[in-house]
Amino acid sequence: MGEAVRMARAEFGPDAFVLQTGKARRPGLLGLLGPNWVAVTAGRDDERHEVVQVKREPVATSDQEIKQSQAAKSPKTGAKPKQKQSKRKSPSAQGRAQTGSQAKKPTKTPDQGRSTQRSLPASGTLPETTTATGAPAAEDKLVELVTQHLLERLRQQEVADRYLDELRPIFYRRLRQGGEAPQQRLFQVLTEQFLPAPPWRFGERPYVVPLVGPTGVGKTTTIAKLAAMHALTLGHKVGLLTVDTYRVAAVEQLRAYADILSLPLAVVYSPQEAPAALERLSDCELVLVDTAGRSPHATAQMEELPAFFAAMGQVHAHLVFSATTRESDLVEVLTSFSAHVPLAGLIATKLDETRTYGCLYNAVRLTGQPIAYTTHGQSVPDDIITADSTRLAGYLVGVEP
Ligand SMILES: Nc1nc2c(ncn2[C@@H]2O[C@H](COP(=O)(O)OP(=O)(O)OP(=O)(O)O)[C@@H](O)[C@H]2O)c(=O)[nH]1
Ligand SMILES: [Mg+2]
Repeated sequence: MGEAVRMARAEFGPDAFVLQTGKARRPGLLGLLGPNWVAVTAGRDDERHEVVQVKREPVATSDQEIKQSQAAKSPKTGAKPKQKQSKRKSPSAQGRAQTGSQAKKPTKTPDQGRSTQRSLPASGTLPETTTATGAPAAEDKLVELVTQHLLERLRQQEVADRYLDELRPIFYRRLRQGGEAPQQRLFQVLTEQFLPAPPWRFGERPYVVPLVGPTGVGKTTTIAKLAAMHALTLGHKVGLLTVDTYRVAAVEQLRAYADILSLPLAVVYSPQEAPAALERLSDCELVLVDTAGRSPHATAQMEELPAFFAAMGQVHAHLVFSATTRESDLVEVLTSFSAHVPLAGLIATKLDETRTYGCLYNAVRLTGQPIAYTTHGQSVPDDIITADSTRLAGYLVGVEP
């Protein structure tokens, strides 16, 4: 509040006086973009002005404030102020002020019809305007502030800097277009960038989905979840196949799930055995293939995968990664796996173990692949969700459906 008052004084000179202060919370889809607004009505004798200010605080606290101060002409005596339009207010700015449906309604005064209270318009454009002094007008500052606010939130979510730099002009552009509320326009940008994963289509031959990824990310557990979802909930004929034969325990882990779900299981030790194993599962609509965890640095291990998959005919490999993976490690994992295996999608696991979701965005941008599923716990079959763009964007901005 103090900062907003100081701005009003800087704008109108030391003689400026504060007529009214108040706090308002704008409704909005995004908590982060529905900040507390501080409205300061201030003025001096001769003219009305307005100034908009934001005080940025860590976005994780919901107390991010976009402060708006309004300077309105007001008599020191308490008499009715003159109904005089600021010479610095452009006609378009006036129109926006009047149509800003979510703006805090000013106290009823003779000036009400031409209130200079400004807020982000719920719809319409945000044209560039300047003040008489050539400084950017309030709307330009607001575009800057809203953009900065969301970028800061994304930075805290560990969206990689290289993508933030790309997002900035996209956000600016979108904010200047017409349409829904500004915060929704930015949310829409993120939603659009999370490509929807194409549905798995089952035909005459089994739809073969190998899961690949680093050690311990949850490939086998996710296969069990997917198998249960498809077999029990969706009624598909599901078969399991494993090429993870390095450890006896790995085969037994998958066999246990196959037994519980009453699904056929084929164990394949070499690429040469793959066609016959798939033949045994030929009456299945979906065959989920478990693979051994691989380090992205173990080139020899990585090179085995294409040989197995080539022997299986058309496959739709999904790369499984943990949402808890450090950014630099994730880049290596994604780069290495996508260099060795043609990917059809991504599966992000262990979202229950983090509150930082930038890796989801980074992974999609780096691989160009959609996220098909996310997993949220160890429980089979419950802790898996079919990913959708809105939900994924929601994780980033702090709106969990
Ligand atoms: N918290 C949490 N744990 C998970 C999730 N998915 C799997 N896990 C756990 O992660 C551990 C490893 O899971 P696995 O399915 O064996 O992982 P994997 O990728 O098959 O491992 P390797 O075969 O050794 O490469 C187990 O303890 C799982 O219960 C998840 O979404 N959230
Ligand atoms: Mg496994």
